[in-house]
Amino acid sequence: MTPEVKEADYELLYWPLPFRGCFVSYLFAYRDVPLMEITDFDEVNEQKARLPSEQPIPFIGPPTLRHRNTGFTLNQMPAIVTYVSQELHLMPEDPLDAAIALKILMDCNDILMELCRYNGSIMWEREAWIEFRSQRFPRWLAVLEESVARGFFGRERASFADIGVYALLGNMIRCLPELETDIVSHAPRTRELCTKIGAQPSLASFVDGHEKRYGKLYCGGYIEESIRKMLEMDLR
Ligand SMILES: N[C@@H](CCC(=O)N[C@@H](CS)C(=O)NCC(=O)O)C(=O)O
Repeated sequence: MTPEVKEADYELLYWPLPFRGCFVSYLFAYRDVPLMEITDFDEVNEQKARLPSEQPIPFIGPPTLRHRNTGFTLNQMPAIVTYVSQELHLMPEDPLDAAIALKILMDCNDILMELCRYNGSIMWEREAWIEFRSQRFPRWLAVLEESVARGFFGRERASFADIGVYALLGNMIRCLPELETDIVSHAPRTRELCTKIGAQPSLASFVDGHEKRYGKLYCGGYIEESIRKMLEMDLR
């Protein structure tokens, strides 16, 4: 008898790379719940370029998530994550814990913005990169490390904050392995937690699929080239 293949209730529209979209897709993968990923570049571009009045939800940048039966659509990664976390049982029950989990997720989103210089609006220059890698990035990592020490994430029952930290650092280490030493030095417990989350079988196999499809592609475009150039120069 063929095993029953469950249809996905939701579709995620995002560029053909994991980057910010994986904050959403990893939640589904962690719970082994199907998700349809729409990653065709032209399709994403077409939806993004529509007039706000003609978009299912007015938005500037993906990811967007759409419920396939009702058409309900949402953008802004933290809004999507908190919405689906109710259904996926990844939302902390206590409202204070939920607020703190959202704070962690938004810290992760800020780190992405800083690393990719507001979606590549400017490229890295040497001086700014050195400041980032020696000051800002360690400080962000220390913020995450203090947060795990305070139990904001890394508790026995995983929440969307744990998956968010893994989406940030797990994907960063996978694609930009040069940064792993920074993470291990400044956030060792957080790094250990990422290893634990990433070992969850359905998530691990989903990440393997991304690796096969996209290799080490990180944020794409000129800004990825710029980050890689800085990392290479750091080695000299
Ligand atoms: N605050 C938004 C940021 C969305 C965003 O910047 N998306 C990027 C891809 S990661 C994009 O394609 N932006 C296109 C643009 O800003 O024009 C979120 O968290 O979802």
